[in-house]
Amino acid sequence: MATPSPEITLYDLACTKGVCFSPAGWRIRLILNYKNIPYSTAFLEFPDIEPTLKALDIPPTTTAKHAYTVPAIHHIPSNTYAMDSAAIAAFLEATYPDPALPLTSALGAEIEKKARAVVGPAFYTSLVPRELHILSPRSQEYFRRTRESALGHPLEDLIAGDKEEAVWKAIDDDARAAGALMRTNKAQGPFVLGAQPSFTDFFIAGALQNARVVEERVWERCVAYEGYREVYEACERWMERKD
Ligand SMILES: N[C@@H](CCC(=O)N[C@@H](CS)C(=O)NCC(=O)O)C(=O)O
Repeated sequence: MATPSPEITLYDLACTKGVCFSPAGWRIRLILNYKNIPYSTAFLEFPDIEPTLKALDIPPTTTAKHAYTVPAIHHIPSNTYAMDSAAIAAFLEATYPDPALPLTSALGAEIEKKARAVVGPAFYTSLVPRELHILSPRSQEYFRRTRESALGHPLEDLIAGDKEEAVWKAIDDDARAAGALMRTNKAQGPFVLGAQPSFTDFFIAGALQNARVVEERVWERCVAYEGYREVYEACERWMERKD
């Protein structure tokens, strides 16, 4: 069967493995794969994100740390651009409603909030210093410079000595509790809302896939908790296409 021509260009973050690795990029790719929307990917190096998206006349974000971020999309049939994973998800849901993907739910919001607060900092600690190893030299230079100026110390200090273990140990109970919430509807199915996926599942699976590409041990550590593994495995069928 002929491949349908792409309706979406997905601007995503480049790495030396040639696959999608950013958590927000994965969130959107999961939607594209789930809805079976024909797309092509433009992988951008860190220093090229702002100039590329600016040249496309995408309005900058005024409330976040970075004015231009990936993922961003171009919807070719309507010549529409969107940036920021939440805005892109809303656009895709409105434009491609079938199969439906619930974008919000009370349970999903609670899980996302807890996961960001609890697992987010541990991911930051373990993954940011190691992300460097899968970036090109140009992206490494940009990433180190921008992240170290925000942190005020070398990236490697995050995982020096026993700091990393201490961070994970401190979140153990809360990480397990967030995983238990993911199993609230286990009688109906493996997803957060039961039988069908919602954006929260893609938020979880995207973060886990990011960990898996950057440092498999961090992914292993997370999927050892109940909840995370079930959601990840249930989403795996929409993670086969990675580029
Ligand atoms: N709120 C954004 C965050 C995305 C984000 O932080 N993207 C990073 C790459 S993972 C980025 O583009 N950073 C731009 C930079 O560092 O200049 C979303 O969910 O889309």
